[in-house]
Amino acid sequence: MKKNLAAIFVALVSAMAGLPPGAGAEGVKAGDLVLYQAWARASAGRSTTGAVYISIHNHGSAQRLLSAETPAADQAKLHTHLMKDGVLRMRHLENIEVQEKAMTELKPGGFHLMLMRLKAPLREGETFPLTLVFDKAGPAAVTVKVMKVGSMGPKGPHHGTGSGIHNHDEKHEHGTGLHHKHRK
Ligand SMILES: [Cu+2]
Repeated sequence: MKKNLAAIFVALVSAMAGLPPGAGAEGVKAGDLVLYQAWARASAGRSTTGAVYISIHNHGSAQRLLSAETPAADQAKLHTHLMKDGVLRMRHLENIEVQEKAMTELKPGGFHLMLMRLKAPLREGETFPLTLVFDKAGPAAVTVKVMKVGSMGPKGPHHGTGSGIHNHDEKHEHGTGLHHKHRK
């Protein structure tokens, strides 16, 4: 019996050690920042671009996300979406402001990291490493989880409850995920 418990304990520890950083609710710490739930959409068709989304909690003063890189693509660019003449357009950004003591969300319809020239199509269920570089927190390595084509992310309305850290806000969602707001 004792032996069994020890075996279970070892199994649990190795299961926990096997969790990729960023996948758990505890997030990845970098200076004053905690990075949660990095994810990307699976590639549709022959698309060679991808988008990565992530939640950045800042417990300190304002800083900036300067750049990102990943072995999964030639380049990762900082982008945002802007409504112009009723059309949603993407725009390249020099940096993304990470506001003081707040959460900055990269999510569909807003800020995102655009992956240019993917080395291989992103497949649902896979993960890949990504490094974010902040002016104060420095570089932070996270693991990006690939979700299905058209996914709205781990805390989106199509994934039910219990999958994210912001479930307290679930009741405020309006169905598309685009209007999801988080106030802490
Ligand atoms: Cu983009």
